[in-house]
Amino acid sequence: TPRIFSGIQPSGNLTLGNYLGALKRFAEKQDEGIETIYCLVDLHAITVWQDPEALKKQTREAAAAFIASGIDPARSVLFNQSQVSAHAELGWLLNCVARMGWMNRMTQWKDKAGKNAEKQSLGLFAYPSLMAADILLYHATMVPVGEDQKQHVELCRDIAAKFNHDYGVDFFPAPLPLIEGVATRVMSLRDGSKKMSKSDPSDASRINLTDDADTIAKKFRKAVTDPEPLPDSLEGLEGRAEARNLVNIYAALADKTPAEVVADYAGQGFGVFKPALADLAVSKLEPISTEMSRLMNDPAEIDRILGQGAEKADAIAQPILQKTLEIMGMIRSR
Ligand code: AQP
Repeated sequence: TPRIFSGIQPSGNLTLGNYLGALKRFAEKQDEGIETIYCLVDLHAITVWQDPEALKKQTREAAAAFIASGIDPARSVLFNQSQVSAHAELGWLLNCVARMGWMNRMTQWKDKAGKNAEKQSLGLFAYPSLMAADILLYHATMVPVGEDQKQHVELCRDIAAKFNHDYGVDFFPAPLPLIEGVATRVMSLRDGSKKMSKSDPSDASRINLTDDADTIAKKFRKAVTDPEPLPDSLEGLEGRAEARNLVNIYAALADKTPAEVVADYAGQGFGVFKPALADLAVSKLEPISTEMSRLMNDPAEIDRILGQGAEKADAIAQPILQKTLEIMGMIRSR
């Protein structure tokens, strides 16, 4: 039976990239009636330094973003990873299955560690193995993610296959990455070759879900583009990464195809297109940020929702963890 698992790190302000690449699609999957399990991966967030008080706030804010984006805690399982200890336990077991060489080849590790690998936490290196545990713990079959996470889901498939092979079982199903839509890789507003990221030092490079209408309009107005008007077909956007990015964002927000957007604005300059994009973004994001602030007024209620979600997650995860331990030869006598 199909089961979806995905997560987001509560490591700072969520961006328009997280919304279009993840949250919006998470809600759509839930509404299609598929079983959906969504996790705020706080154990992943601490692979880089997180101030403890800030981490709590960011986790509640991310939970609020999920709910405000249409994820209904009654229909989806919504929880924070550290409240279900099976994640850390299976993560360890899979650390002993995964190979160092596999981790070394991860482009995100290479990007984040750079020339400073010696100074990174061991957790940052092992992050993809914990991510595999997150997914396999629920025997999830599909993982909706942005383009940047494709390699990690493929690694998860390799880890599942090696486990099954080493222990001679057919236990972990190989999950499929679901990379759909036109916003699988939203790019920085300052540099069309970099993805929009919550950890980019430049706030102008991204739209935060908590930005107000004026800030959103200003960031789009200042977004880097070329001086040419919009072409009359998609081919005319080749080699124009920044323009293509804004068209993709417009299309994803409007639930249109990029070709339709280009047809609507053919021959228009960015002086026309950017304000239209800003208006569209505000109309879609303002209800979300308003709902997020309303939810943030009652942190105890958010914690209660996460606690209930953790109980539901634990009920699925524990039997799978116990079975894994048994397969690996660990005595289970209580
Ligand atoms: N720019 C993006 N376009 C489309 N999808 C994106 N995602 C992230 N950025 C974009 C998707 O959002 C989900 C959650 O990502 P994450 O928080 O676990 O971490 P990340 O992929 O490392 O995202 P960030 O925003 O770049 O965080 P930092 O800066 O902390 O590393 C994933 O499905 C991801 O694909």
